Amino acid sequence: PVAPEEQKFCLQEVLDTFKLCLSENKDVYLEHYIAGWRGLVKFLNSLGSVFGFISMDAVNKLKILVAYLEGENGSQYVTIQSMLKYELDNGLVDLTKKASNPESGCRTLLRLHRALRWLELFLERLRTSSEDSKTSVMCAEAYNESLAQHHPWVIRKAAGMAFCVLPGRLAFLEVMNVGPPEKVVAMLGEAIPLISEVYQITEELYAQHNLLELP
Ligand code: 1PZ
Repeated sequence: PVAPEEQKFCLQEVLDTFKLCLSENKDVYLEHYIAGWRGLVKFLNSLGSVFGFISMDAVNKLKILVAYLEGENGSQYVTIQSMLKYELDNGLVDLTKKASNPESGCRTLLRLHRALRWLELFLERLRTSSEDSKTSVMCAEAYNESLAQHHPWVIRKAAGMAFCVLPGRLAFLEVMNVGPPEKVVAMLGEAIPLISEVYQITEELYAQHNLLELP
């Protein structure tokens, strides 16, 4: 069994891992990207079992990436940049429709990358929200502006139902384990630009290689 302190989510920890993500020349380390995501999954799980179908998909995708990173060609997967180059150079990416490489690192990471945009939009709303703001509304707005565009109707429907049972703003801020609301808001102000930078760098990289619509 996992020790409780290992399961407890803490925003500081996520902030720290996203700080480690960028190398000096702005490459994104896959190891820390995955670690950041693990923290987010922990957070999602602490919100209740309704979110299980969401965290399960994220966990599956993290597992795929970890397998590459720890596999025999792991040295090619150190950064997102090197992963892209390696998989493209070796014809390991299904570019237009699913075929022999339905679970490439590139397409798998793209799903998480899109979700990171949702996170950025949602956290920014949370940071600037007033006491009577509804998390379900902030969450749905952020989702509609980002991830929803990539999801079929049934997933959008299920996500919409999950948003309705999100805890209220104060409870939500408490789960972040930072302290009083003002402190959480301050830490969000630190975390969001980091997440945003990692997102932007990945987005530009995928755009340059025309990979934003990978099946
Ligand atoms: C705090 C509330 C959490 C709300 C999270 C908002 C996102 C809702 C997403 C619903 C996803 C449902 C499950 C599966 C979706 C997959 O079909 C897609 C596409 O993958 P493919 O089918 O092509 O392999 N998966 C995704 O889009 C990745 C979704 C990851 C969601 C991670 C949420 C992170 C939450 C962090 C919490 C702070």
